[in-house]
Amino acid sequence: MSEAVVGFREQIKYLESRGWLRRVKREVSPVFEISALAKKLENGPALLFENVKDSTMPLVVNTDFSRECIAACLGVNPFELTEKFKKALECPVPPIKVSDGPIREVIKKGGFDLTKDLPVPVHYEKDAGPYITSGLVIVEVPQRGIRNVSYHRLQVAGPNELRLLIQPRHLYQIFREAEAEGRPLDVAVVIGSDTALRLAGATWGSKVPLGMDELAIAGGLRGVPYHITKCDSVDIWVPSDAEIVLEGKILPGKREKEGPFAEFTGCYGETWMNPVMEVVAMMHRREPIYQDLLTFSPEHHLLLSIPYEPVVLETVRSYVPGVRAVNITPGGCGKFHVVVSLEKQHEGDAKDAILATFCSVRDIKLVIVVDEDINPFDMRDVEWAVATRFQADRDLVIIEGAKGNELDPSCPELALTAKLGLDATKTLSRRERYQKASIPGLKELRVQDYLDL
Ligand SMILES: Cc1cc2nc3c(=O)[nH]c(=O)nc-3n(C[C@H](O)[C@H](O)[C@H](O)COP(=O)(O)O)c2cc1C
Ligand SMILES: [Mn+2]
Repeated sequence: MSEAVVGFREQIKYLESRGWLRRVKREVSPVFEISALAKKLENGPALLFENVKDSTMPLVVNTDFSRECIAACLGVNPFELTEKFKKALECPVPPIKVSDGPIREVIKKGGFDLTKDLPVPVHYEKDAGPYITSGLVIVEVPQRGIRNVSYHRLQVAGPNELRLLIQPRHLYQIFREAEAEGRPLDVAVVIGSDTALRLAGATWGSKVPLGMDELAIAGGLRGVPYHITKCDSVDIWVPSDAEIVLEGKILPGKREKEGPFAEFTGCYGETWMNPVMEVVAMMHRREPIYQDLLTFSPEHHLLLSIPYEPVVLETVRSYVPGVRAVNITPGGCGKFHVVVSLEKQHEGDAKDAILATFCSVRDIKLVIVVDEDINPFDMRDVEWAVATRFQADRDLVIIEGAKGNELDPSCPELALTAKLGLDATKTLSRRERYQKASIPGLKELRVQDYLDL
């Protein structure tokens, strides 16, 4: 295991040194042009746009474009990722408070204009306008002296106004408590963070209760504590080497139209009446780099799936021994579809694994269980298992009318979904019937001994 990459700027250097980041020197428009190139190259490399029209800030996108790249930035190989995440949850590394840092190099308490000062792209055709997509929202967890970190889509609605979607998780709970007391909620939006913080910001579920400092989870992931410094105008502590921080308050009792916006599903999330953040100050480093994220891209789906995988794995394993790995697939929008790799010990294990998977994270609506000789990350192999080991009358599980995700357009009613399980494992009593055909000497054979390559 090697060392994790520590810090956003170090990550840019690291990606570039591996050929995983390319610079775009020609001028690009933030309206659709950045998102179109990011889409074309969504499987990598990451892109650093040096010349964004009407802006002095460079913009980087696709920094977490593949599982391999994310794993490398955390100093492990892709198969060690889930284990790495579990360890970070078990052994978080709390942040260290410092009085200063590069983030304080430029502080603006007024006279800023979010619609002009940041190169915020418009990503998809029907998006309501420019959206900050890689902003990590940090709030203090009341009475605990620790921080909650989460991603939220942030519509730039005016010079000092952001509108945000807050689905019912921790930030929602904290905001609603403040709102019930008529209190504005202090928040900071951090733009420009390394992979560990980005993954920690997307972490939730039964293994991450409110009361765990998500900056400490990020510290555990990279093995080096974050240095945090106090914001200028609100009582929130942020990474001292962040690129840009927007400080402000989510206002109680106020809702404005937010959306539509292309979501992780690849469809538009609707226009809803959503909370409003008033931005009161902005800090940034000298020559800051703006970080963007294209929704419905591998980067987006991996940030959703990787933090869920340890939660699913632990839960399913606690019901069914023999679970080896889980893959929350990119094709399932990084949320909805799971492949479970199982070393089956009893007939019936796979059906139990399906039920346990549904219990682990409520968004999941399709589970495919495969044997240990199938690579759960290779969807061709998974489909082959379905083709040769699955019979619909025997191996199919359907659960009607369960809770789904608010953004799934196929739900007949908001967030009401059917759930589907496929047991694509071998019938134990007929194991030999399913043997994979093999060719002796295949593994050792070197093609270059036969052909000029
Ligand atoms: C790129 C990205 C964008 C997201 N956008 C939103 C969003 O707009 N609203 C929301 O409620 N959750 C969004 N999420 C999910 C939450 O950030 C995530 O579930 C987080 O862990 C919630 O944390 P919390 O429970 O600590 O509040 C997004 C996640 C990612 C990776
Ligand atoms: Mn949380």
